[in-house]
Order: sequence, then C-alpha cells, then structure tokens
Amino acid sequence: MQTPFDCYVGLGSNLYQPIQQIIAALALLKTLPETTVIKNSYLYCNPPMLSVENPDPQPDYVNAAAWIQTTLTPDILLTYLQKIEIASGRQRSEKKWSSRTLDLDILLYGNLQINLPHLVIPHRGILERAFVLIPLHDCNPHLILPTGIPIKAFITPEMQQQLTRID
Ligand code: A4P
Ligand code: MG
Repeated sequence: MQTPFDCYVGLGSNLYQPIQQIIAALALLKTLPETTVIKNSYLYCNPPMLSVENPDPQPDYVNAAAWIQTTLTPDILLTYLQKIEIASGRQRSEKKWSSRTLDLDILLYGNLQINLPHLVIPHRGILERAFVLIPLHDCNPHLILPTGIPIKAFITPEMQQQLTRID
C-alpha cells in the first residue's frame, strides 16, 4: 500500500455564517477518499487581510486548519477541495481576495515544493499569516516546515493577539 502524505489544509470563510461554513467543510474533509483526518485546529475569528488592489471593507474571517493524511495526488486533492468550495456556494470574483463563503488551501503536502501556475505548495504567505500559523500549530505543535524550521519559530505573541479563539 502507498504511504500517505501528511498534508495541511487551511480553511477560511467570511460570508454567510462563517463558523457553520468551516464546521461543514471540516466534516466534508472526513469524506474524502484515500484520506484520514488526523486533527482539526480551533476556529479563530480575525480581521480580513485586504489587498492593495481591493481595499474595500469586508466582514471578519473565521479561519482554521486540518491535518490530513492522504494518498491523493496534490492535483486531485485540489480538485476535491474546489468541489467542496463550490458546494458552499463560493463564487469567484474578479477582485483579488474578495469575501468568500469558503476558501480551502493546500498549505503543505509533505515536504513537497510545487511551483505551477495553478498550484503553489507550500501555500504563499504561510509564514506571515497568524490565521495560518496558529491553526497549523494547533494541528501539530511539532510540525517542521519543508525548510527544516519548526513552526514554533515563526509564532510571535503579536500574532496570537490578532486572533480570537472560538470555543
Ligand atoms: N492555488 C495555487 N496554489 C494553491 C494551493 N496551495 N491551494 C490556486 C489551493 N489553491 C491554490 O484561488 C486562486 C487559485 O489559487 C486557485 O484557482 C488555485 O488553482 P482562489 O481560491 O480562487 O482565490 P483566493 O483564495 O482569493 O486566492 P489566494 O491567492 O489563494 O488567496 P489567499 O492566499 O487564500 O488569501 N484574511 C483573513 N483574515 N483570512 C483569510 O483566510 N484569505 C484571503 C485570501 C485574503 N484575506 C484573508 C484570508
Ligand atoms: Mg485561497
């Protein structure tokens, strides 16, 4: 049997009951073929990170992460995640980083480094984003990034203050 890869999926929502969107998506991850969910993070509320191109105000986000083990290839995993996004009613906008019912990102896929037009792994911006790093750390406090550096090294007290844990 193929050895599964340890992967981490980032979840984000800031439209139409974001907490429920994330809970529903976490449940759907459990139904993916060839995949086992090892651990989910807490859910966190946090202000939107806006882009320079689209600075209009947006509702707060709810973010989380899930540690999964899978034998799906990165491309097939991405396809399944996009199906879950579409099922949530996600509509893609022309505007960068616009509000969304659900965003599912492949944050890490083992130690793989992929740089293709449709798939970049590790996901861009991981190291600067509190709403990614802290949920990743919840999933696995011993996580070592593909660069060989432990995740703990990137988490600062300021980052922890940016997030409000939803219990
Ligand atoms: N894509 C490339 N690499 C990946 C990957 N590793 N995982 C491609 C998933 N998709 C990946 O994504 C655009 C394209 O990225 C996809 O077609 C896929 O082929 P998208 O979901 O349509 O658009 P997006 O999410 O707006 O783009 P992007 O660049 O993924 O944005 P981010 O980095 O997800 O940022 N503020 C808070 N507080 N919390 C958030 O979660 N998220 C964003 C979006 C902005 N501000 C936020 C948050
Ligand atoms: Mg995204």
